[in-house]
Amino acid sequence: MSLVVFPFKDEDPAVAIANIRTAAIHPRVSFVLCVGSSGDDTFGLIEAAVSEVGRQTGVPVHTLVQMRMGLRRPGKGDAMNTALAWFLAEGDFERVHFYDADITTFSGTWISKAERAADEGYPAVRHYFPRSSTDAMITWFITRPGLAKLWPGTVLPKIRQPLGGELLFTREVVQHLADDPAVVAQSDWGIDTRLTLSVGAGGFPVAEVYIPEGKLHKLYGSLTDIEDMAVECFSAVREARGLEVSAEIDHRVDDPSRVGETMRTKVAYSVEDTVGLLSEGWTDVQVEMLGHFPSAVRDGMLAGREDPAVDFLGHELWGEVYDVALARFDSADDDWRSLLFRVWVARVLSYTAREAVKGYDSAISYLQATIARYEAEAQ
Ligand code: GDX
Ligand code: MG
Repeated sequence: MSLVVFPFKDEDPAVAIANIRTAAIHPRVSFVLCVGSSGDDTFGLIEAAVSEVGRQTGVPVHTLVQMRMGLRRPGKGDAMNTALAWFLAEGDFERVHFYDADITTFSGTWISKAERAADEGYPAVRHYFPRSSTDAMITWFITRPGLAKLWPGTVLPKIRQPLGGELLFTREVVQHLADDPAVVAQSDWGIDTRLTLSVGAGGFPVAEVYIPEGKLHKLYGSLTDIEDMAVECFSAVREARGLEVSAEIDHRVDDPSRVGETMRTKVAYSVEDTVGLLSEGWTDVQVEMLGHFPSAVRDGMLAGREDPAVDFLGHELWGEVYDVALARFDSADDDWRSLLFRVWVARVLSYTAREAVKGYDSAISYLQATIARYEAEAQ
């Protein structure tokens, strides 16, 4: 039987409770665990509501306070690692599923699809979703280029959404992850990337199951959230340099269906709100640090402070920026964090101006081709 885990932090209780109930009534699920921080505003509300769900469904539903397990910023990683440790200590579950608590399109089919892939012999199962061409900008410009550059020829560059948080692992994989000090240390947003890397290093077969209705969820609270996420995902990739991953891992991917019209035309972020990030918050140290990058990047970033019509940062130049950051980035240095974030913003805006405007199919093909190019160059 399976355990379902929802890491949560200040979510709309109605959305979280509906998801918890959906999980609890699934025939394969024997326990639902919600892991949060007791200081969060909604912890008490969700804690109060889950026992009722447990009574109604006959499946135990518990809340758990996340332990301080990692070495990075305390966040979602601590919650996921708390759940992995709990799985091993408390029960004889065969499998664990993770789902975000804020999803409004969650259904029992998500659980069934993952269970089916596990029944067919895949000990690690990842859900993947249609995304708009201007969504997943951390995936396309941070995580996937890094996986392509550092682990070419392995399964890692092929994973569709390597920082997705919707996953199934069998007990064997959970044991491997809980025994990996790098996973336990990754208490921040880097956890999803680090789990992908550790599953790869463990050599476990991976299935990616497709969820055509997509993952609709709460929009980002603030751009600070996404700054932390971008930097923490980059750091997770960078700190894993040198990890050995076999080129022979079994990898199955469900065929996606044609992406619906809403997703094909949706703009996932506000260009207007984003351009301001290029002019705000510069320090003299950051201006000096631009000297590490190719001169076209330095000149483009300096010009972008005055003129927000940024389109200078194509895939080749971004590949060079990425290499400089792999060599020099320091996650403890606020200037580095801020600068990396701002150059990433310039890359997102350049891609939007040059490629996303050509339409969905062209933009997605372009993004896929950039990953293939980074991988080919690294081989
Ligand atoms: N316990 C706990 N502690 N839960 C957290 C924390 C934390 O510090 N921070 C976030 N969460 C929960 C949150 O309540 C939600 O259930 C889930 O983790 C994801 O957080 P959310 O704010 O919804 O993040 P977002 O931007 O939707 O990103 C998620 O999707 C990304 C992706 O699939 O692209 C998140 O799971 C990322 O890790 C994932 O990479
Ligand atoms: Mg979310």
